[in-house]
Amino acid sequence: MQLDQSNIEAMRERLRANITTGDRLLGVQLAQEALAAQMSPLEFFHAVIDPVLEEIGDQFARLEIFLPELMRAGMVVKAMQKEVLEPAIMAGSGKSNVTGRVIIGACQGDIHDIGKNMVALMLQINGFEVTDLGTNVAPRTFIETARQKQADIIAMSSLLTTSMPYIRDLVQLLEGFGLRDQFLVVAGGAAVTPDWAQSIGIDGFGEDAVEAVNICRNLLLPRKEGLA
Ligand code: B12
Repeated sequence: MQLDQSNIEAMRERLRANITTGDRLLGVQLAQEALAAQMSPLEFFHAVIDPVLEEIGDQFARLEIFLPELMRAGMVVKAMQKEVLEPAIMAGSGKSNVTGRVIIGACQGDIHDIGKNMVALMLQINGFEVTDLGTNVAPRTFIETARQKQADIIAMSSLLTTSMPYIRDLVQLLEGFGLRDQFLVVAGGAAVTPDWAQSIGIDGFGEDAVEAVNICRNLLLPRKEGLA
């Protein structure tokens, strides 16, 4: 199969249909076919899954669809992620030396984890030791775990405007405990913008999982070279 724009649109159309019916098996089959046609798991994720979820989110915001549809979208995509994309990404990765320790989680009150899981996996296969605290993680839990694990980076994911303020809370808590210099803080997720990230004084923002790896690597470089 040649992967041109019309093939990609056809895949998106199939994904929309699978989400409408909530058919996980057909979603899994679609992902398997895409990989069999030489599309990389990340390419499939960015070209097919991401835009369809974005559309679904917009339809939800316009009240054209409701929570059950949103839940079906999450269910179908998570099955594709767990059963096809994550194993394929893991299988394609070599062994690399540990480049840093990251504590990751979705902010308090937030149960969105599709993007966070992709970021965690990409960090892991790029040599980071990742502790994934899951979803709905309180700022204090991030900090306690970061101290226990002697982490370099705290990575927070937020998709809700109501969960974003916990990123600022974490920064303030770190400052209050005198720990701000000990941990780098990065964030991402649909709710976070680069400007907002900068305004609350965190160390990095990433648009997607590839950027997440790059910012974490770049932030750790001065530490590795003994400059920070
Ligand atoms: C699927 C979905 C759900 C599923 C989630 C399933 C799951 N297991 O994750 C379910 C049904 C549970 C859900 C529930 C809700 N949702 Co919802 N959901 C979505 C939807 C459609 C897709 C999210 C997604 O997975 N996107 C794909 C991933 C890959 O993108 P991503 O998470 O942004 O991650 C990428 C980058 O942002 C970045 N990244 C992510 N995290 C991090 C972290 C770091 C450190 C870095 C560097 C980068 C990074 O890399 C990722 C990979 O590329 C979005 C729409 C949207 N535009 O995002 C709405 C959306 C996020 N949901 C929304 C809402 C309102 C809700 C509910 C409140 C609905 C309700 N009335 O109950 C609840 C809240 C539940 C809760 N307490 O969290 C709103 C949020 C609005 C807002 N601004 O606050 C959105 C934007 C829809 C909309 N337009 O209205 N949702």
